[in-house]
Amino acid sequence: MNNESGSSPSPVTTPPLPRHTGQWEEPRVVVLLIGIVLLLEGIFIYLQAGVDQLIVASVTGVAGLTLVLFAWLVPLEEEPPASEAPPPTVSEPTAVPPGGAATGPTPAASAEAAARVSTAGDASSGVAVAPPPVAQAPAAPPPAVPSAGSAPAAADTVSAQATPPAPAPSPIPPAPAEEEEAPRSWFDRLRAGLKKTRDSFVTKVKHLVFGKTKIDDDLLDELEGTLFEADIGVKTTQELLTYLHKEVEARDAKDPELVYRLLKEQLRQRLTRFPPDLKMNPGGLTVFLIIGVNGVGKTTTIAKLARRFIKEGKKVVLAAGDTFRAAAIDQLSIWGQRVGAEVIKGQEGGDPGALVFDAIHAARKRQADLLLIDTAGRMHVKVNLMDELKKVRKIVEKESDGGPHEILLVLDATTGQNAVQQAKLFHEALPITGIVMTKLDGTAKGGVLFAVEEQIAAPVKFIGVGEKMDDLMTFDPEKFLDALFEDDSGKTKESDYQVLH
Ligand SMILES: Nc1nc2c(ncn2[C@@H]2O[C@H](COP(=O)(O)OP(=O)(O)OP(=O)(O)O)[C@@H](O)[C@H]2O)c(=O)[nH]1
Ligand SMILES: [Mg+2]
Repeated sequence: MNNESGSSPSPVTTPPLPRHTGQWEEPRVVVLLIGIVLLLEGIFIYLQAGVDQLIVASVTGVAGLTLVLFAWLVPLEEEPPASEAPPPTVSEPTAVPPGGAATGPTPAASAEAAARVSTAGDASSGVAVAPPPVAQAPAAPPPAVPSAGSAPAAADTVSAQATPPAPAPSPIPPAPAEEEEAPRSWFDRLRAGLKKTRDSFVTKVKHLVFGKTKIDDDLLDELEGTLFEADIGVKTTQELLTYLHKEVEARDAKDPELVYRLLKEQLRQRLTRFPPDLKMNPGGLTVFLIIGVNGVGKTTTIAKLARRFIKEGKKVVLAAGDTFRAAAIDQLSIWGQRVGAEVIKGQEGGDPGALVFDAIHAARKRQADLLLIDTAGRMHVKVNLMDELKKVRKIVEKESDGGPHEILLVLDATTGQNAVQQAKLFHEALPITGIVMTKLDGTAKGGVLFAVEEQIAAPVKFIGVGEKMDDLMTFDPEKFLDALFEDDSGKTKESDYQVLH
């Protein structure tokens, strides 16, 4: 089909070899010739010297034969490897118009490019067919603002144009292509996110309670173990059990269903103790300070919050207070672009206090409604880092109108009891006004939410049930408990459970 034996650019007239379908490159021809010469040499030595020089003749002949076979058998490449492409100049679009044919004489300057095109085209017709769209230079550079799925493509383009090696991958969060997903109801997403916690906690409680015919010490002991395993926390578990024992005794109750109802009611009461409303500054700039240990989801939460408030029509400014890492500043900038919030940023290694000062003034100048301050992740046990946070808070207090209106501690639910310890130490350093409990979707330890509230007497204000932008939800205790206590297997109410005798 594509036999191009007649179009070899080599100056050496080598007979066409039927096995090959591509062109004979010069090095291959040279190897072939050397091989032939050596082979002939071997035969010549043998004819001249006979068996005396048999070894020399054989070695020479075999070497020649090897070279011939090598030149013959190594498959020809259809296209030059990418590494052979001239690096700095290929960033320009190829001379071949998209979809067009390079019919006229090719300018000398673009001879190499033309040669590359001709290997992909139909050489027999003499027409250089443009490669398929994928092989062409990008028709247009991707938009400057990274958007869903475009970030990697943009990075590729940069690395193709620049001579230095590709830059280290930026800490760009996963592109939120998910926003295009088929919408699921708020409650469905909450229920799906809480599945693991439900399975490890509520479903076990249901099986335990509705699997018994009467209330006895065994039932309450087992219930204690289940609550403890669900990361509800020692203190909360003990308080719940003390209450249950007392109530059962006082009512002289026998029906295990009562235990279930009392437990659920107690959990509801605990979660509704603190009003989850956000404190806002209606007349001026509202400032939220977002804090927490490394990797809990602070920056992502800020993006999610920003998006939510922007949707409500508010003007939001973000402060890149995590000056510890350049990547963190970039990450917030990208989020800012995506959600449509201006980002105030400084230098890597700069003073976060100074940045926050500037950000408050910049946000005011822009008449923003809300300033969300990102901070560097810090271990709650590092005193100097906690002191830095205190300093930042003081600056906000001094420079803003009654701020910080919220100090939101972000906790990762998957860390279980560790989150309780973090809450304790952060609360000792700063008066936490609300908790953002992230990653409830990836854990069976969602019960920790009860323990954390108990620990610092501050409400959970938001919960994260996924990485998607819409997966940050305002915490609604009633809905949370409904989603938690609902069973996935079609058993949606207590009476669906079979009592074991
Ligand atoms: N599954 C899940 N992942 C989440 C959630 N919230 C955040 N994440 C992910 O957690 C990872 C860390 O998020 P970041 O926002 O960078 O965390 P951070 O606290 O700012 O991290 P540092 O700045 O390094 O301290 C990212 O991959 C997020 O997508 C959530 O609710 N569920
Ligand atoms: Mg961060």
